[in-house]
Amino acid sequence: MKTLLLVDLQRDFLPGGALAVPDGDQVIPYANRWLPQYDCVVASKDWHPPGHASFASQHPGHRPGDTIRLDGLEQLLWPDHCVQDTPGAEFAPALQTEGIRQVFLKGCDPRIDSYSALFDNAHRRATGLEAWLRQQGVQELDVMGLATDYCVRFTVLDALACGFRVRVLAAGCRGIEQQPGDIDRAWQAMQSAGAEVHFGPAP
Ligand code: VGL
Ligand code: ZN
Repeated sequence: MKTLLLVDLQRDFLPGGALAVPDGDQVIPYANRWLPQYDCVVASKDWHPPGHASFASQHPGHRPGDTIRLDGLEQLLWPDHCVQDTPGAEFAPALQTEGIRQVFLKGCDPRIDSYSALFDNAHRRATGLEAWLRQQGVQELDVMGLATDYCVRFTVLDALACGFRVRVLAAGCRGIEQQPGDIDRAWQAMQSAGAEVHFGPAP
């Protein structure tokens, strides 16, 4: 079953949003064009409770971009973003969402971040995506979305570790590049872990 995973195509990651990914809006037309070509389309949403521990606003004296230790894990701090049931957490307005079969929420635990759409950053809790895909008999997954160097990267690495064959649709991804080279390193990490990167205009 040809399956597409849309990672975090939410308002806050678009230009003008709280955690804007440069040119993030440019991937939406690709999603709309590709969606009908798949038997199964699923999506993840970054879905933080208010006051999530990954928000710099919760750590007096810190600013977005600072790194702290949070319950033993390194945590990069972000502006408040994708707060549950707020407009910023909604899907990109231009995204054709009717074809999305199932949405998986991540980052819901107030104390731990979740870049991956499968597990939180400490691999303590699953989002249900892996189990759902297995139940559907899915073995191969195409992935696109935001951001290349965070949620796409960690989603792809987890999916590979779970044994799925993963193809990343590069035209449908944009990165944050918090540090110069982050996006390049993300592509390298995904490829060396076994992901196939598809650079063409269509899957
Ligand atoms: C993301 C940073 C914080 C992402 C989510 O979707 O890539 N990045 N939360
Ligand atoms: Zn987040």
